[in-house]
Amino acid sequence: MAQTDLPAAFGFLASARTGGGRIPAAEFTTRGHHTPLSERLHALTVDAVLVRPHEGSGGAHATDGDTLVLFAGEIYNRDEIDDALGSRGHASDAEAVIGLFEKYGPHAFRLINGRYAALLLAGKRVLAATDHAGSVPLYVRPEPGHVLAATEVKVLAEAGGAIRGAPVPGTRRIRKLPGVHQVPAGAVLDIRVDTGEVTVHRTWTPPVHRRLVTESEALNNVRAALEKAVIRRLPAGGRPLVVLSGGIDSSAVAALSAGAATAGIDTLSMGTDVSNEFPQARVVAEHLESRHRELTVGSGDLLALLPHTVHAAESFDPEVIEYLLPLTALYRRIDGPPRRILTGYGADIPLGGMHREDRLPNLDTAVVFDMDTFDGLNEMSPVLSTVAGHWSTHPYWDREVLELLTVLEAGLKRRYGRDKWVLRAAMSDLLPAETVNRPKLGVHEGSGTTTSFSLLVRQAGGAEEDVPAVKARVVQQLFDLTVVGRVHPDDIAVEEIIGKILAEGRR
Ligand code: IOT
Ligand code: MG
Repeated sequence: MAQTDLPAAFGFLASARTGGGRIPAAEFTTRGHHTPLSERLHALTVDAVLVRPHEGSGGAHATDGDTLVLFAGEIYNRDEIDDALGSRGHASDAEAVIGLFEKYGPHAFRLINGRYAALLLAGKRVLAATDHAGSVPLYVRPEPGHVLAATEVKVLAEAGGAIRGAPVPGTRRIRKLPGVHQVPAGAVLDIRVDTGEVTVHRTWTPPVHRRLVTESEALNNVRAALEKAVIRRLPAGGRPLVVLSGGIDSSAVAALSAGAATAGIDTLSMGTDVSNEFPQARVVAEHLESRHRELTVGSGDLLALLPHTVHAAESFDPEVIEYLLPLTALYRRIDGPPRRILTGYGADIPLGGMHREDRLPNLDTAVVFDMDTFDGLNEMSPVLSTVAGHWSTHPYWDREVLELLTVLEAGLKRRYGRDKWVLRAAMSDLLPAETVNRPKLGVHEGSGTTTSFSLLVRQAGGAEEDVPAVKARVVQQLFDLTVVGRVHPDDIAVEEIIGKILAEGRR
């Protein structure tokens, strides 16, 4: 983990050319200090902007000879890496990547357990790498002689210019942005700058096998792995902030944080005028003696943040946007100095928690599906909170925790009539029984987000059966406007967009 409380950089934009350089203009959603960087390597001119939580320039980039690394985010297995490199010390994560690259070449990225996007430039090549979850989105626009890369696609949209939209097999093209591709989760794009040719290497894939283990082995392993992942994410000195719904996922993270953070923990719960889970969260906060805060957002104010959510996540999956909307509202209202925020996000994916499915074959089908389809949804993007200067991190999607949870046979995930049984049982000594046994409520349900958004569509004249399709169109249009079209989210009225979509539908 980073030595300081926050990563050295939240994001970057970089341009690598075989010819002369120029500093591209860059407007990020991420809030931070912009540090420009220009380097002349042997065969490449690199111009970049790093977006950093603090002033200064250390830590987020490193050079050694003809190799330059830009690094946004953080590494969680620095201890292992430093051991392998024989270099225990205070080097930055960017320097650790250089060290790994010198020893392992592009395979370096297979060794990292982190939350990051990295760009490594060496010779005539640019390597664009994501963590196993693609949790820090990374986009590239390769063309012969010039490669652009950025952690927010809107920054590449802004770069504009006439470009060839050649397909790059194995990557995702971005709607309405020809030539721009998203680096898949757990991948390195190896780009030859002179030709613009791209080769994709996977550095991680979701495990597809399942393990049959005893209850006690499963419990012990889950507890140990989650505890390690939480500890690796705690701030070096200060108090972590845990966003707490009172469900088992975030309560487990809060409990393990409280056990390890010497300075104590802060917890924060949000609700709306329509619905909240405040009593459930309070039970946990009292039990853990956290410094707890409740935040109520009016449902009108919440829905007004739909454009901001799409703009930050750069995603137009309507379900994901409903999950992220309340979190966006929450993060944006955390004032004061930048915080390190731990969430329970993502636990439901390897554990099948969203599916309320009793039959084991169906449960595992759901897990397989969700593990195959998360890539590109950007639901774990740090931009949701860096827009307010805060860094979020998700212990359940730690590489080790995720692998462990995914491979557990379905009967450990649903057992004795309980969903997410293995997690509940692993945490039962640290939390009140009512928290351990409480059934799942999604953030979009607990906050009334889904209901409020549906109501908005119906009040605009939408028929009940059209609600899902209208929502999907709304979210897609918000992407086109805010990400591709660079319209500021404050300047968008969601009701108007719904009205137009319904009018088009009637024609
Ligand atoms: P949910 O599990 O309810 O919430 C995710 C995290 O957001 C919680 O663990 C908690 O840290 C925070 N949170 C939720 N509600 C509140 C609240 N009221 N106040 C403060 N913090 C809160 C959707 C969901 O149900 O979220 N996310 C699922 C599934 C994702 C599906 N994606 C996919 N198939 N690709 C998840 O696993 O987190
Ligand atoms: Mg959850």
